[in-house]
Amino acid sequence: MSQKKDFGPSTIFKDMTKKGMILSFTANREYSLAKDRYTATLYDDFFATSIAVRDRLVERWISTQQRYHNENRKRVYYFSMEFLIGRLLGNNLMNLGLWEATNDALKDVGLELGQIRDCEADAGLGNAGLGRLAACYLDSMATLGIPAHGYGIRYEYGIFNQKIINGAQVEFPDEWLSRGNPWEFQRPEYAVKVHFYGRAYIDKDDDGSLRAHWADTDDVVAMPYDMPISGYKNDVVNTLRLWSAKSSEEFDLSYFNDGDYERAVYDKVLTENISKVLYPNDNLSQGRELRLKQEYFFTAASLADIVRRFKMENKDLREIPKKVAIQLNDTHPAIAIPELMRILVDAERLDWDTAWDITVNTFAYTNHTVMPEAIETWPVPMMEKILPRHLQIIYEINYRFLKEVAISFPGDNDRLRRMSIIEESDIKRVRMGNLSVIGSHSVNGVSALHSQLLKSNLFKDFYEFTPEKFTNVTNGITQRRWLMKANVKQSDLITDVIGDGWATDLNKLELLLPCRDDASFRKKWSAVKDGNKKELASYIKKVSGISIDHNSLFDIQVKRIHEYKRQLLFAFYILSQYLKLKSDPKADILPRTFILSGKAAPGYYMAKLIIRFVSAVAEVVNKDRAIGDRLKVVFLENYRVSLAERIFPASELSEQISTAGTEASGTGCMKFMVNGAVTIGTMDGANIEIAKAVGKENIFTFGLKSDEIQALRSNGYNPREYIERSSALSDVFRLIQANFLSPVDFGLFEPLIRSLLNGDYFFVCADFDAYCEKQNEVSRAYLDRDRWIKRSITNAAKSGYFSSDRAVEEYAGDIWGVPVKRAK
Ligand code: F58
Repeated sequence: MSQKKDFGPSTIFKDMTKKGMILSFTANREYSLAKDRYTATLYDDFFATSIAVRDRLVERWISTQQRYHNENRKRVYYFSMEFLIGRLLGNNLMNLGLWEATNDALKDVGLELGQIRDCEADAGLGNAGLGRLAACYLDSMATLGIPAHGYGIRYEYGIFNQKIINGAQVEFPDEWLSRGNPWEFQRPEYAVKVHFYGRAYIDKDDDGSLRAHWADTDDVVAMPYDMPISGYKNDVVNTLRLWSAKSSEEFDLSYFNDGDYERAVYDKVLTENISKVLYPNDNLSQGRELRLKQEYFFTAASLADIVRRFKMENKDLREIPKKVAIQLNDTHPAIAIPELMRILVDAERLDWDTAWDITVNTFAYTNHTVMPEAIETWPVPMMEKILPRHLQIIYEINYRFLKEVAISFPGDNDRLRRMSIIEESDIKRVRMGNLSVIGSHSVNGVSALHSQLLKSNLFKDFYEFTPEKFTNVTNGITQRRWLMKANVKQSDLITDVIGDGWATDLNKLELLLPCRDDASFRKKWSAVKDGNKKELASYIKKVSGISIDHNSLFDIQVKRIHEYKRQLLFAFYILSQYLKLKSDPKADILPRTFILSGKAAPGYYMAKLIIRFVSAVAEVVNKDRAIGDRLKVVFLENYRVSLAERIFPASELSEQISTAGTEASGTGCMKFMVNGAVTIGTMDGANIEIAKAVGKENIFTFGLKSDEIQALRSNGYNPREYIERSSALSDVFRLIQANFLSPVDFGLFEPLIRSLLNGDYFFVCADFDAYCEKQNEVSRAYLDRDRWIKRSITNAAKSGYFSSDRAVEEYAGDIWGVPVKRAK
């Protein structure tokens, strides 16, 4: 074959001016979409704009990847079942510095960038914090120039769309790909075969040595789709590679030949189900067979891809840990540990100890929860059926590991039982948490408290055995999406005063601190917030019909609906305020608008009932003419990244009220903070670190601490005592029990009441009075406008630590061995 010639990089997409964008836009509309200005829909215009932007990413993408290859750089691989990305157009425009040129170009052709951006479907390939964290980290890794690749699943249906119908959540499928995705490239040349089922056996090789085999498997093709991940104004473009399942044969020919055409097609469809849909649970492991298949599907494909790339650039497999770091985003990809062992031992013929050394030094594991029901375990029979060879490998890992533990703790059989990868229940189970700790060189929690709890509770035995593995990396969020893009007004004000260095070094926001004493700055700061509140108010009016007073305090709780996050505590407080006004219509209360948003897992009965409860509270409060604008309750449906971007800029009070010891970190709290909201919260997760950063006069903390919760739980907690003691809480209970909120649906909320009376697992009753007292303090504090604005500025100014750039730098230096040198 003749040598391919290099004509140098193409220049047509280099033009970053308005003129260049107009040319690209019209060319794309014509040649990629075969449309003109008469026939193009708004969606076509969005597509044409996106391709014009994408063209400018592609050059940078190719040269970034070429550079990594030429320099044989150590790569970081972020393995995650979830990437909750949201929209990309605005983000890419911002990162490329193309915003203005595109805005102007579109104006010239009679279009409006805002409208165009609103056409984009959110890439909702995740549930909640864990998935959004992965997306923030991709952003930071690219911005820091780290040679990183995200690996995950290209779900055909992302997180469901939520509608609130008659006060209740109804789920609708998220067909995010139905109109095409301008940001992805299919890469059939890198497709990989992934095996399932079959049988594992050992026989002798030609040279007489023993060799394990996995045969008679059912195979699925993993088809990669690449998405470019741009860094902020640094010409770096990394890759997010998402796998889609394709049947390995077009049709099963045996059925086909037997004339059973339908069956042949049916089997093909079944195979392709693997990447069909994201499991919609947060903090719950359901243990479904299809989920295990998803986990293995994407980790096996990703490892094959990584080994292929490694071999292109290196010779000696023992060098893998020098060139490859794999971060496991929770245990979901932990089956990668035995899979890498299988590759190294069975396929590459390394001895066990060498392979194990490579494996442990390659993997690192992040834990995101201590909630027992979220810790993954798989029934041994299920694993044996789907991944027979992996089960053997897991047994071998376990056997060797427990032998070592036994040497350190002779005779301590209880400890061995607890540390075993295999749980000896009726039906034995594989504990993915234990496997992750054993197979990784680093284990981290996501906030200081959470990492401490891992060491003292969940992984106590492991901490005692290998303390050096345990570390903390407090979560972070990207200021580029959550401040620069979401809150343009506040960003511009900040940049006017301190310059734009904060975009890549959020600590620079501290330069705002002296501005607290500048009355004219405070006025501007306050005006920005007011403007944002008005915008949100008109959005709320548009989507829900509810009018709200934009002068009221915007008091907001947005996150997944879960008992431990205690939306119920918030709702009870709202009811108590309502009751106060009902008993004394002239009561001097601070006008507030309570805004809630969040999805409930479709199978989580209590969470769905909480949504109905909040809707019922909203119905009563909003319709009560005597209350007027003093209290309003809004439940915004379909919480997602793009909606979150509208909410945070308008926020004033951030509700972070989980039971202490349950929220591993929380990242919403950080998005509020950077947008100048003040937190009311428990001493849980990252709240503790926020409190430390801003000082106690700039945050409202309340409630039982984590150790107090533990003590109360073990000494016996009786919620009824707390209800009796609190007249406000008793009133709330009476109101609900009298069916005031469910006049046509008697007893609807009985299960909520019963769960609180009979145990109140998340200590709603125990914390209620302290919470109300703190809320009163907030109300008083809000009236002192100057002081409040200073608090708001302080929160934003002190949010530097909570940038995902800081978090990623910690991972890079302490865990991945790719330290980042940044000009400070
Ligand atoms: C969240 N976990 C934590 N899990 O709850 C939150 O405190 C933390 O800030 C965040 O991770 C990032 O570290 C979470 O979002 C899930 O959604 C899993 C999805 C798959 C099933 C198990 C839960």
